[in-house]
Amino acid sequence: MYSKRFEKEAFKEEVKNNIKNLYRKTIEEATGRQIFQAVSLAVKETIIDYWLATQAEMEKEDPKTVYYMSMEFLMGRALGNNLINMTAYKEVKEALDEMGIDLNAVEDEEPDPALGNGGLGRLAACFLDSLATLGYPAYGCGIRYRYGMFKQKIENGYQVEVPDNWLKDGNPFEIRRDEYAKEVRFGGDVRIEYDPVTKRNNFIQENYSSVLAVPYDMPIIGYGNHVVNTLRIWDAEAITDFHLDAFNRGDYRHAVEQENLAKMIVDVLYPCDDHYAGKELRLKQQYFFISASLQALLVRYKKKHDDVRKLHEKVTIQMNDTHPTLAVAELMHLLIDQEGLEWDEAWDVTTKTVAYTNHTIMAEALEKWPVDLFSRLLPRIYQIIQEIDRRFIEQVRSRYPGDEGRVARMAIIRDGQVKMAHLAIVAGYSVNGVARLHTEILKHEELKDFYDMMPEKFNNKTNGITQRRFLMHGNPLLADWVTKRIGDGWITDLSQMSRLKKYVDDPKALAEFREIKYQNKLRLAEYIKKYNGIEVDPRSIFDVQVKRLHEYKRQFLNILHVMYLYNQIKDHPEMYFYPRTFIFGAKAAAGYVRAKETIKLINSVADVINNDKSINGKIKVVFIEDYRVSNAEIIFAAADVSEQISTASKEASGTGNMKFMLNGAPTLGTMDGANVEIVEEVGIENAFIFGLSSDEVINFENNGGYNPADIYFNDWDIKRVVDQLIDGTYSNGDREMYRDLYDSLVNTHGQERADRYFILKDFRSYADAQKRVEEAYKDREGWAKKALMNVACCGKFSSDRTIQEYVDDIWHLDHIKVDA
Ligand code: CJB
Repeated sequence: MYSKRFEKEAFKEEVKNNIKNLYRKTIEEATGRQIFQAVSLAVKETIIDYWLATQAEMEKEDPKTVYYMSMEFLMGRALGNNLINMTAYKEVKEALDEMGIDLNAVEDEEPDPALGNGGLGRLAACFLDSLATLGYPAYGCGIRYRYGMFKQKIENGYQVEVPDNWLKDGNPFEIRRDEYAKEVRFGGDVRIEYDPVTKRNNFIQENYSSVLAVPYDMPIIGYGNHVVNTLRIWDAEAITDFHLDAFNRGDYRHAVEQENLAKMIVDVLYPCDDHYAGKELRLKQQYFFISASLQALLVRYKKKHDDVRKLHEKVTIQMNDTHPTLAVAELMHLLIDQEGLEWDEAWDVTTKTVAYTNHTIMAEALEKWPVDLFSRLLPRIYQIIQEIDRRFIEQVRSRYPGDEGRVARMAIIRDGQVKMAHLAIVAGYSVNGVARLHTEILKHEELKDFYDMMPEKFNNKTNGITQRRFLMHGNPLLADWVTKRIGDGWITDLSQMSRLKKYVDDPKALAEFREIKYQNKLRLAEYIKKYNGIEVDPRSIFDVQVKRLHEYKRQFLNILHVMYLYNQIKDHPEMYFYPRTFIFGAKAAAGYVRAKETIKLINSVADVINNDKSINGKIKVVFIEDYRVSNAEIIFAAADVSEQISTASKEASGTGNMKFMLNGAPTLGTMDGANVEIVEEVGIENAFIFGLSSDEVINFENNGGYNPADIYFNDWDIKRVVDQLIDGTYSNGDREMYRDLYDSLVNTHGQERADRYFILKDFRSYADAQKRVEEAYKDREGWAKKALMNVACCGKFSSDRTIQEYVDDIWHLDHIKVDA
């Protein structure tokens, strides 16, 4: 264990020296940020030894390795998590205490690296944690965006996006690896040249622009096992020799273009989640990191192996959604044009190496690139995709003669567009969804044609989350209590949580458990007071919905229900009502108008309700600014109710739902995504389920038959709430402010159906479920039992389980062992 080798005095000395050498200061003079840097560098010292040891082991054993390709890694802060996984958290805390430094405050100085939007990016981060913890060799490959997810400010109730310069003071954990830099080429033309010796055509890209991809490596530490994997994120620079040359040739414009390309390419993460914007720069980003990662991967492989035809024996590439699908064509390009393989040989290797994970069925998220843009930017890659498509269509035709409709539906290139999901499925040796229901919908609805033709590729891998960050780090009180009760095996084997079931009937254990939740609610209440200036009652029900703002996630339903409750309390002040704090946290993509209107609505409702003395604080509404990994940990720990209320069939899995469960908050949700499996584990009596089923939703979508006007005109409570959107109640008399939200419920807009997400349809059943929550919460011990059952039954939702399934069914990796 690291902790055994941890020497307190040496560590303290190191921190002091770092401050002296870096800043010419004493501890007393140093700023918080400087102390954070000094502590992190001291921690990195130890990490490096294990990082080297892991690399040496990989060099020696040559294990099969996964390259997890992702446009997003939503890592969150590293210091605390690294200390936890080094099993040195408590010792370092003690050492710093002795120096008069508070570790929590030091952790708060770390920028929260947000190189991801939401679920997909955070899943990638949890997967890296689990891979290292389980001792599997892995590289995460991504982009070192200068600006990650924006910081959210709320001004006058509106979201304002502020750039997050997370690298301003440097990132103490990263290491720049100039020696692995690679050139990435864009544009130009492809000249075909016949080589009489090899009797092959050579494809030569000319007149291109290029950038230099420079990798930065970050350590990914396994829990207590000394394994340190690598997250490799690529920065872009202008190729200096090249542009000097261009300057000399007088080609000034080209040189400047290349300089600009390098600056632009890694500048910013696209803030669209579950939505494809079709921007050329995004395609450049995708090719940039894929090409660099694959070039580096091949160099590494060839150090030990001389036959690239066997690449798949040592390497597997997982494509996190379609964003990295260019890996298919780039690998073909490198194998054919650089390594000299024949098409069939290259295809054989590629289709045994790449695998694809689908994360959504939302049509607007499907990546389709216009052919003209694509072929201009990536001429050789486009040729390769054309050839893949030509051969694939031949196969479809021979399998389904005469079925041209099917050919049209399945083609990779069609109607002037390149369909990335089709390319990923055709080339991938595995296609997986992220929860059982989602995978079934892929097989039988969205990807039915592909499933019919190649059922063997399809499989499910229900998502998971890491208990190291979301319980050990985020909720130390509960983590310690669990360890006291069942030992610490749960840290690397979450299924052991089931041993907590026996405490469900133990009043003393339940009382302790309840007290921990209360302490965590106090912590969140302080946070809310500090950052929102709102007093909330920690004895009220903390009812929480935190996630990206998206129509299908239905924050709108939640706030409409709050408006409905408020009407009820105003109408019947004498009515029994258990005090509730409705807590929201959500970022909206900068260009997503309706999502931003919803944020404004939540804040407006909060203003009206929180300032209405007549309701005696029975309802409070809080919108937490800048929801991100670091405050998420505090929020999950304090939640009583986990709102997972997406329109059934739309949320592929969800992972927030699992984090709430781990922290003892029962789910109030629809039968969507992984909620279905959560209910299966915890029992329906320990959750609050409502709403249309996914079959019902899909049936309405396909066959019609739902008219929200029927509800609007027949349910007076609902009509009243909906009308309040346009009667000025929440907009100081402005009847237009929420007109678009109102219209979205009751009026058809062009192609868009009214109430596309079935908010009015599910409203009553949601309100009933909320009533059941209130009833259940009144029984304090009964509630604690439900909450504890959620903790006890969360074992399945560890990303350790998910990763083990990927390894067993898809990747077939070798283990590594690193001795201390
Ligand atoms: N997801 O976060 C994203 N971004 C996308 O572009 C598409 C999907 C989410 O991925 C998560 C991880 O698999 C899922 O849990 C979530 O349901 C899905 O919306």
